[in-house]
Amino acid sequence: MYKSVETILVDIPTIRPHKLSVATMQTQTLVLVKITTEDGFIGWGEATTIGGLSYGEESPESVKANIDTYFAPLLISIKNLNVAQTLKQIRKSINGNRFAKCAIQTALLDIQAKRLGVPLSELLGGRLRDSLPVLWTLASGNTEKDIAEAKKMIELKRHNTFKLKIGSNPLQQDVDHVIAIKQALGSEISVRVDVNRAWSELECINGIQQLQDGGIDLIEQPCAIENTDALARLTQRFDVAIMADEALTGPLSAYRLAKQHAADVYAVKVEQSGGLIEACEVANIAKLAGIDLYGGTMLEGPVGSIASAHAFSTFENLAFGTELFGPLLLTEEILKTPLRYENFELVLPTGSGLGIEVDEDKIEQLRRK
Ligand code: MUC
Ligand code: MG
Repeated sequence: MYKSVETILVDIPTIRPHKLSVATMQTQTLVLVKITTEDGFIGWGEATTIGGLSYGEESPESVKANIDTYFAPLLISIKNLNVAQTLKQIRKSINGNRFAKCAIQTALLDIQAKRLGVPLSELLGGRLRDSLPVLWTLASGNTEKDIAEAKKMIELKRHNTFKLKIGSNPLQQDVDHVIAIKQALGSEISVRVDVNRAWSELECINGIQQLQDGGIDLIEQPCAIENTDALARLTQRFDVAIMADEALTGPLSAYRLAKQHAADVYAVKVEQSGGLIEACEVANIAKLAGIDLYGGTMLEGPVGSIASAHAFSTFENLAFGTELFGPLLLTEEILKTPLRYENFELVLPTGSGLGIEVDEDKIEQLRRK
């Protein structure tokens, strides 16, 4: 069965500071998981978070410690269980730890898909598209720099939809910054905001009204994670689409938010969901509740981003596209062949498993010593 489970921390500087309301990132830490089977298959998975513990409940260091201490011995002790039974055993033995569970599940599904000789997406119901639209996040913190960056992306045919990270400055300053960018880019270009839960409900009412009037078409997680009542009230109050991001922590939260109709759109993230299978469950709950979908990111590197792409490629409705640009924010490449971004989309590989080849020499150079 499973011979070894290795976790590797890789710190990679970002191409520029990436400023969110909760942290400013200068580097991203990838937790890469490599699982090897007795019969010679290798599966890869990845976990990331944003700004240590400032975004979620797991840090790269906690993911590594918990995988090394609890997941790895459990997997190595398992004999004669299929993947579904193995995942059930993990759920039974380990509470929480969604990011770590996602990395492990990704590697197990990578192995299974390679064993069967099919792309990983085929284990999740099958891909409905071969590429996914990808937006770009403008987060330099400077209006003029952001406008220049957006124009360059449009010219390069890399991205034509932009998300702005706001919430760290006084509200009016942030709103003016967003409207100035929207006006500079024009009505054809979709501009969205992610407040990363920085506003009170009163601030939301003030800010969202102005953003709606200014032609912004999506407002992501404007208020506190636990304040889903406020999120529901804002969804009812405004015409502009309101999206749940941090409030979504897997299928149960998706079900609860759907019952309240607390959002128009869900940002589905494989790590926040606790795995690729659970991300598909979140998408199914949204479909049944008439909630639109967006493919979110925890700013994963190429392994986690392509794993997300396999899951998102199975979604029937992806009305708001995806933000799988994480690898483009990094200064180092860890795949032998980089992911293909062209014509504003990320192309899904056709090979078996994740369909990527990890450059292990490069990882050896970059790994945290
Ligand atoms: C988030 O909250 O959506 C996604 C894109 C980005 O720039 O930050 C992440 C996290
Ligand atoms: Mg967000």
